[in-house]
Amino acid sequence: MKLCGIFSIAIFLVAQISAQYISPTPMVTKKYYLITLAPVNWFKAFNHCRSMDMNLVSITSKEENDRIIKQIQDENHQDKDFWTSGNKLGSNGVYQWMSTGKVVKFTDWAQGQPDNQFRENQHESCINIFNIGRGPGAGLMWNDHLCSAELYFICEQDFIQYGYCVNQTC
Ligand SMILES: [Ca+2]
Repeated sequence: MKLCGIFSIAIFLVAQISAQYISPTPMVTKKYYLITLAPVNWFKAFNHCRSMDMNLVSITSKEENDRIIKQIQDENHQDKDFWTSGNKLGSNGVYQWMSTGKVVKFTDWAQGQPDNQFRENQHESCINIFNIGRGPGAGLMWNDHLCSAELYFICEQDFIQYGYCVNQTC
């Protein structure tokens, strides 16, 4: 009887500690998909990603940019140009991520870019990643390009994983 009482108290204490200090915490991570079946213009790239319940990629930090560049290199596509969702089509010169509506803050423009070239009756207004040609696997940076140009593209998808935080430390 005494042992049973101690056991009950122990369960009660564990339950109290669990309720108070441990909680499942959602953590969002992104996965990137390099779409290299056929080059398409920026508008088609955006639509293709949406049609697969994904978004044309938005890049908001150096860490994210580094991950994407590494993936391009790991998949041996560093010789290709890729669309991102960055553009200034509707914002009077201010670049925004079409997939999120947020202003582009972190940037990784190649030297001399964005140069806003005017060709084929339009200004360069969409952001792509390209190899500036400093050797194999190096020099993948950003450029502003004609949105009508046909390039490969990168879709992104959010994945939610649940971790556990103890005493608010995850
Ligand atoms: Ca340019």
